[in-house]
Amino acid sequence: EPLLNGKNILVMGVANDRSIAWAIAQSLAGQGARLIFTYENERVEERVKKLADTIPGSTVLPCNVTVDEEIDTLSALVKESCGVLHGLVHSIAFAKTEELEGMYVDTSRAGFALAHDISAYSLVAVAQRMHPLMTEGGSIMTMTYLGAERAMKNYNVMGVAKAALEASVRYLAADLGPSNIRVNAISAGPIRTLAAKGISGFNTILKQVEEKAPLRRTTEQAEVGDTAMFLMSHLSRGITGEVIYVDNGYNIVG
Ligand code: 0WD
Repeated sequence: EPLLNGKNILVMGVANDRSIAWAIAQSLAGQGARLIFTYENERVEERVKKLADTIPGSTVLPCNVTVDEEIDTLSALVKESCGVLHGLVHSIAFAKTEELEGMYVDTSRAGFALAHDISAYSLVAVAQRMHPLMTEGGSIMTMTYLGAERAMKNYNVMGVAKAALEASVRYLAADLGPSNIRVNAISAGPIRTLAAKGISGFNTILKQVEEKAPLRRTTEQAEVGDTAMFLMSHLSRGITGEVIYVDNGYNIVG
């Protein structure tokens, strides 16, 4: 029997067919999950709806995570459409491109706040409103990067926001564990997506991974998708508060 039969999972962060969230959706759908997608704004609405159309039984709803009222509305609509929620995939981040080059020391107050709001606080804001729908237990996951632990060239304020996100994963796991809700992060190796376009010197990073990672190749979206599927399934029932690397081993040598 498919691992996610009868599970309702909210997938946040599909922007296009290269998005990590889209690969995660493919892996979840492959195991019988019923998916609810959210999109940030009208700019991506049609694209997300077109993609969702290829997954029978899925739903599409708007949600800009910087607006509390939009998350309130989302949780009401999710409750109305499926009653019980089993999983939440958070695959959202943002920083201004000018903060993703040059020196971290030059980060502006507004740029710091915005990166943290969208990339770290949004997980808390969404978990806050979705955990009451996880009445049968649940699994929440987010996406992080090695730049949370190491000072990596150009990643700058996003690295600091990812550090906050990873700490948030631990605090949320501690809070929600008694309700049988698990919270984890996947730390993915660099993948060429829309978000990656904003990081200068990205090609050099990919080349370094090919040369140094134990598996001598860069990370593919589908590798992250399959690990996300594991985290959403009962196979990972003993894992919470963790950061799992899907990076072809780069973090152990880089
Ligand atoms: O190398 C990579 N691509 C890695 C990405 C390595 C390790 C981690 N990650 C993380 C990212 O930091 C992010 O948290 O994975 C997550 C997904 O990123 P992605 O799939 O690489 O990038 P993308 O396809 O651009 O999806 C991120 C999306 C946004 O896309 P754009 O590029 O249009 O900003 O996050 C969404 C949006 O769809 N997003 C928002 N959603 C709701 N409300 C908001 C917002 N305010 N802001 C951004």
